[in-house]
Amino acid sequence: MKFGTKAIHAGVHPDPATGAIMTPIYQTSTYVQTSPGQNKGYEYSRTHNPTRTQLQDALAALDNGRQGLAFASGMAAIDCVMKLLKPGDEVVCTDDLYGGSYRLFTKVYAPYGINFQFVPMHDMAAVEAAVTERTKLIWVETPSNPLLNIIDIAAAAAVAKKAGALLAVDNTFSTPYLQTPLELGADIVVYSLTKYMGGHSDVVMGALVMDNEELADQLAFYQNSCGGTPGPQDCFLVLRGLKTLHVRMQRHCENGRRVAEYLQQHPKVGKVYWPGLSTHPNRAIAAKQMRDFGGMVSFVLKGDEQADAIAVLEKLQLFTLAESLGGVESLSGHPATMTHASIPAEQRRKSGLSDSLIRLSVGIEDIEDLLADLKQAIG
Ligand code: P1T
Repeated sequence: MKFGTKAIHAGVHPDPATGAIMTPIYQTSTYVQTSPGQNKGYEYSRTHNPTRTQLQDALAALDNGRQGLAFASGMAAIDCVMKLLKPGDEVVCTDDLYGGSYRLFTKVYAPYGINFQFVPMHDMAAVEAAVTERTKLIWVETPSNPLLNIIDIAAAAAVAKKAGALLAVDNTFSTPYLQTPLELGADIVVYSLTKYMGGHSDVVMGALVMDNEELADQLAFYQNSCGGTPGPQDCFLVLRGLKTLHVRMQRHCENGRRVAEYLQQHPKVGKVYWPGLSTHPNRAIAAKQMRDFGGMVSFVLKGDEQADAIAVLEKLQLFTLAESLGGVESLSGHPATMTHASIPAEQRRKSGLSDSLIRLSVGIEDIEDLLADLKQAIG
């Protein structure tokens, strides 16, 4: 089945009781048993819920995996992966990543004796150099948040395999419409479903997708034991969002391209970060592993002054200033004080994240209106 057909049909079936074509919201915490242990496959909604099951199956199908697990947030999904680690284990991570992931790694798991090394992963030699016999996990985010670095997933998978480590890829910026990391050798695909997958800025959720029963069972054990699971109403909203993922992503990419090209020729704009630009250092890898280049665009103004960036952010109107990304509406953000404030300034500087960087989540509005908004704000 092709992607768009799967986005609409995979994992879901008409309700056997009524024929309802849309997955019902099974708003129940528990299920009747005819005799102790005798049930219809559902016992308690932290463990399983039919609305969640259909979403998990749909997610697995879209990534060409076999197992999906849904969580109450992207962070809960990432937290579940970290539960695989034990004190003394090491993780090699990309040095440009969502601030909340950095905070979880350094402030929650490092004190448990897990060692994290943050390296510029567009340079695979740096990854290889950081791997030791204690490395159990390689953590990739590509395109990365917010610098849109591209990491070669197949090359990272080869390094992980050689080291006997797992490879997890946070695919939030790409979605399976643009890239399917399991097919490139990843073991776990990670999502904040809050973003493109949900697509309408009305739900916070996360997910993991695997193609390995043993690993999936282990993660499902932690999912149930630790309990960071989503409610059925939120699962319904993401299921609805998935049905238009391919159409939305196509427009996000088209608009992303136009915005990146507009910014690149603007006399007041300095560096533009978008993997589809010919000037992007890893464009070739992006073109190899992605179907298109996505709708996230970051840039700095010439002069690189934070005050100038803030003035632009205050003037933007359609690009609403807000945390998050991936909804149908365009958003703007200032990573240094918003989404990435929990990364220390020195570490931000090391990874190339300027205090004047502006991040745009280019929505699916009419492009002429988006370009007019940028024009009036930048001048
Ligand atoms: O917000 P939550 O659903 O818990 O997802 C966390 C997360 C994980 N991975 C990536 C790549 C992310 O970008 C995020 C969340 N990011 C934002 C809220 C943001 O504005 O960048």
